[in-house]
Amino acid sequence: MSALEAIIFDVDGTLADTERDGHRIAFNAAFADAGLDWDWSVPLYGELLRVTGGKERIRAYLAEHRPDFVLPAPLDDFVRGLHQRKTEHYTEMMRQGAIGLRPGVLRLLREAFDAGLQLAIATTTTPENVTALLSAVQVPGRYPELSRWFRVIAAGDVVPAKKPAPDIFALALAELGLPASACVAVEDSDNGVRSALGAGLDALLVTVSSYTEAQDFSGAALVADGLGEPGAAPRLLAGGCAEAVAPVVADRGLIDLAVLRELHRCACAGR
Ligand code: XBP
Ligand code: MG
Repeated sequence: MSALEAIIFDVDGTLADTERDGHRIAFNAAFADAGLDWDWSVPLYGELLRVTGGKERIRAYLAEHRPDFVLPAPLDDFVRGLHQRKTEHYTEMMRQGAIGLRPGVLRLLREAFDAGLQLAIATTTTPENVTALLSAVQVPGRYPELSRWFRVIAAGDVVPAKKPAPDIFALALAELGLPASACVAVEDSDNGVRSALGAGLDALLVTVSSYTEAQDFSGAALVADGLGEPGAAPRLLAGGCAEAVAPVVADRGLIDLAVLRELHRCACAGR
């Protein structure tokens, strides 16, 4: 069995709960800037999230909700312009610290970084969004800026197909130069789970987020409601390795590197 060498993180919903109060707000602001009366409410955005990728989401909305909309420019240009404005709004919000990391994320990242594990990102979102989110995090102590902790940041349009296709996780693995069996992946959504499993990442932890709680995470090694923090243990919800890791989680009181090592051992046994 391979040793654990890297952790590959999804971003939206996993590192930070960015969809409802970050991306959604930025889309609506871009629509208003363009003089459009579109308003993506919290429930509507939840439905639209089944389509990964902001540009793809705008196209799906047009097709399903605005079939009579007369395009002011060729579709590609129109969507690209709207999405670019959305990215400007989103990165500005992140720079101002609108949304922080989820509880336990910085703790786990620091533990993994200090232990010499490789860190990577595999996300559908635009690369600038990742940098803006990570750059706004102040890490106490003598550490480089958070975005520089990640040896690989695989993000956005760099692959032919977005999640649930496995391409972005496959790219992260290729850039790490590691087999899937040497990694743990952390996700929050059903599309992300299918993507990671498709790339062979069996040691898959799901930390459900506000929009994804009710989704199907079949095939994940562990599903929890978060990483937990000292004094606030996570709830384990499901997963093929939930039984194996439960005693370690109970002992540690949260999900830390010891738990991920056990998860990796359980999920990759025999590989
Ligand atoms: C989530 C996504 C992204 C974001 C919006 O990515 O599907 O499309 O919602 O970002 P992940 P963009 O969970 O893989 O991090 O508008 O830049 O696409
Ligand atoms: Mg996600």
